[in-house]
Amino acid sequence: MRHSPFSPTGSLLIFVLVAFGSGGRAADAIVEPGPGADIRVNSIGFVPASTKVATVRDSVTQFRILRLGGAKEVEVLAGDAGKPVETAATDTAETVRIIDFSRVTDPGRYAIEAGTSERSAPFTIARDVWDAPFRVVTRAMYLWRCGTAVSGEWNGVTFTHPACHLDDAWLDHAGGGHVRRASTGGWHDAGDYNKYVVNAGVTVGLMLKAFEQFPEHVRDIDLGIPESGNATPDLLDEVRWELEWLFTMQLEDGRVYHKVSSPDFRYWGAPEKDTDPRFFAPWGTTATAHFTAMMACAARVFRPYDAAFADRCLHAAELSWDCLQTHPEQVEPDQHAFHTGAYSSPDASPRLWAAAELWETTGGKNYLRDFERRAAAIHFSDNGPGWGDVTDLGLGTYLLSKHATEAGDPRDARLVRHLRSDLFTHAANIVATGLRNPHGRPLGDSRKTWSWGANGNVAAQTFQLHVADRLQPDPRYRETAQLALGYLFGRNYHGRSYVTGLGANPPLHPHDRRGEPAWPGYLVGGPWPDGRGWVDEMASYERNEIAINWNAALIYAIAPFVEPKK
Ligand SMILES: [Ca+2]
Repeated sequence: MRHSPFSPTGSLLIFVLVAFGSGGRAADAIVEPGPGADIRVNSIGFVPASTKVATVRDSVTQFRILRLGGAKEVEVLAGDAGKPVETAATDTAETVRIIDFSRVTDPGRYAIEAGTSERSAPFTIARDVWDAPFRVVTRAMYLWRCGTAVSGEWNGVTFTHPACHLDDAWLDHAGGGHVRRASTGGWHDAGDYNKYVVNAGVTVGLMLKAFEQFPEHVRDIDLGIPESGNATPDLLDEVRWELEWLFTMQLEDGRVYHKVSSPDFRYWGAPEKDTDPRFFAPWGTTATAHFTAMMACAARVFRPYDAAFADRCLHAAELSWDCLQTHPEQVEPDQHAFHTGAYSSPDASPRLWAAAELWETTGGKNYLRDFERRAAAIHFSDNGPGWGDVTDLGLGTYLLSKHATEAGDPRDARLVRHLRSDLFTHAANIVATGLRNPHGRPLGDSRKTWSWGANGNVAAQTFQLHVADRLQPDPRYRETAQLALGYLFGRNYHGRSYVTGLGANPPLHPHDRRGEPAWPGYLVGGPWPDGRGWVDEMASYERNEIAINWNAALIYAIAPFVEPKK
């Protein structure tokens, strides 16, 4: 399992919280915060022209920036820390100061020295500083592949396992009797090995948006996956691995099974040794709508690379769209046989997203009418797209539509004005919050911003910023998006990267059934109920689990800062 038990609108979803099955101690109820780190800085680094800030403890009043790597360390900047700032009681409850070293722009390796002895982890200033993190975080999706052997090397360690879960899956609980229907492939969802269509939605959605919005940045990145070197960009190859599994979830009449899952979370160990039987859950309209949206979007993005595959995606999307029209009511899958992730959420937002993607791909007026009817009283979220609410993805597609040209715009002009204005209001709020927060966390510091998987929200809300930036460019949007990355990679209370294998002092004990050493490139859920509340412990699934939806948000968040290739 992964993710916040709260929907983006704040309503509590019915959630199946399960006993931790590894034999470790029960998940932590209370996290006793240790002292915060002295120097908290984005430990990946900065592109040369960006704002460069770090957060230090109150006792630090002066700082020096040292250039590393030569025969002798060189001081390139010395300065005073800013005035003391009190952080909120719902954040980190302390006094900190901000240091600004934006004037340092020469490419190189640096560290911050504060006072006489404390020194930060080293970090890099370079145009391509985000290229390697993008590769590692995206290749992490490949390392999540189910139904095949995977292997990847990082920092001198090879992470590998043989093919797993080759019996997926049984139809017993989906009305098919004890019959196997082929459903191998796809990604493991999170720290567990199950496969959920609903969580695939925002994951595939954000990865396709990363490609569609920033093609010159990500198109030529070699991920070191089996499909590297073929004619298709690796990011799309990786998405296709999930899409191929999703096809197996669709019935002949367009209904889509909700998930493939073991009955519970009991198994803990290597994926290829997992012999618990895995079953289809019955179909539901939420999964069907997510499927429709993903396939409709994929049909458009894959078209230049594989027209036959694009046709397959579009046909699948249209079939499920037709099914949804004959089921305007919410159909909830019966999941009583399962104690794994329920991913119960309303079908309204994926239906809206599906309409947007089908319209964008086909230009069909019926899809546009359906979308505009659904979007009439809708607004963007504060948190960015999440598994339980993909409204933002649909609104983004509509506002950035290629069907709107100088020659004509088929959209409802009033609705476009309303949604643009709503987006700019949200984006301005995210910018203001990121600037105000002492660690640059654009999600802010109030109690409601801390939840299970909040790190994923910090990454996902950059979607709002980049859609706004494309409609009305403003350098503050990109600056704030970089603040979000800075927070996730070390400018936080713990002074640690929250991404395995990357940056300074990253998590070593994520909640991941594959075990340790920690597989690389995974964003952990992060602190809550406040900014201090994180522990690097495997048992802490509420704070230290990994999940495809959070990684996809991070892939999206990093993509625009990858250096464009020639
Ligand atoms: Ca490729």
